[in-house]
Amino acid sequence: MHYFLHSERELFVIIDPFLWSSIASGYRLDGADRIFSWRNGSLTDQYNVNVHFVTQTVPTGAHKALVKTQKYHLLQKGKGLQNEGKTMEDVNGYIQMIDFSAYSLGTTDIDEAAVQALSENLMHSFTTSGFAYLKNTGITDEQVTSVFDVADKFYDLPVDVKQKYRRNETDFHERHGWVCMEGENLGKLNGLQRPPDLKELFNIKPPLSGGDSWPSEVPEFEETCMDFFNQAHDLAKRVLELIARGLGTEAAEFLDMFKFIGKGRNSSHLRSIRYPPVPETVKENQVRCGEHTDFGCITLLFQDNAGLEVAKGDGEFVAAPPIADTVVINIADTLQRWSADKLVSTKHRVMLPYTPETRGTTRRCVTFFTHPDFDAVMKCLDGSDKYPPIRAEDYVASRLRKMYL
Ligand SMILES: O=C(O)CCC(=O)C(=O)O
Ligand SMILES: [Fe+2]
Repeated sequence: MHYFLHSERELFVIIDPFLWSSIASGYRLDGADRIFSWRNGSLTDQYNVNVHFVTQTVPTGAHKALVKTQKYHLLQKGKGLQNEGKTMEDVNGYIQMIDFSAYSLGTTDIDEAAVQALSENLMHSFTTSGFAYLKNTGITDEQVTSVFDVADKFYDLPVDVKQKYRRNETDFHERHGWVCMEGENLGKLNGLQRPPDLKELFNIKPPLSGGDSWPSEVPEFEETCMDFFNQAHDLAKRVLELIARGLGTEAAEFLDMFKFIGKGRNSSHLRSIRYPPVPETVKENQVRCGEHTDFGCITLLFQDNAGLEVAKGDGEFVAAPPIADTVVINIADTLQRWSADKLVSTKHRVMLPYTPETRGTTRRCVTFFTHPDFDAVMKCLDGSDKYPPIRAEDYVASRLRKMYL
């Protein structure tokens, strides 16, 4: 359920068919001291209906949650959209969709003014919500789905086979490999008392070292994942270059701090995550992925099903739904610190699905966590001494120790 304020007197409601029927029967629609636009099920079916929610008739817990969200967003009245009519569109009242065509993968014919505008749009998003959707990046849903599919083949193997590919958790340099259900607790990173996350995952971190290997039971796994790793890497580099431009930093020098991605002394990795249908019994406070900030520089995120939620400054979370042929991108802690807090690393999470119907669904996700080289020394990019210089490897080690030890 996603709301965003479209103008002074209009609210967009993006709503799935299940909730549509619940609302239609649970609320009296008695048009209108406010005007709402309804989007039913997808971003393309739009209904314009004049309604007035009569909140007192709400019958169930699920509906109550809905009303609470609605009331909250109504309080935002008057803020309106920023950057309307530019190459950014509002997705949910908080996160913007940015058209990346000017610098999409493979683009060689560079329109300087368009690239500058793109950099400014990215800076707008990364200095406010810390999140953006990008469209026209050059990465297609077909490519994303091929990663989901090989990952599924792996996850569907018997546990004792998957054990052979288990990530070595004794050394943070060893990120490659499988992590079983409930094998990670991202909420703990933020000091939350939550049971471990209800997900399994596979990290891909070339070049493989030590006891790392590719699952031979899924022969196409390596090639599919490495093709995608390379695509995501290229896109991340383009975004980093535009960020350097936006920060007024020499792009070549900045990118030189990322030269070992996929080659060695660097933590960047691709991660496939699968959240299975919610089991019959779950532990108290258990979720799919606890509230956390990422700890690299930027994260690229591709998703097939709802669930991702992003924190707003006031403690509320807003849904960041899957949108076809887009990538979600967010700033992570290393870059917040490096930019002396100009770019913001924002908390996000994946709760258990809220309705009985959606609890039976699987969510698949692929992320690309982009880190600077271990030996890069991060000095505040604005020339200030807000934070003392630190080697990227030392910074990541301090964060990972909290998570795994
Ligand atoms: O499934 C998701 O969207 C959350 C993944 C995530 O935030 C992470 O692994 O850092
Ligand atoms: Fe994350």
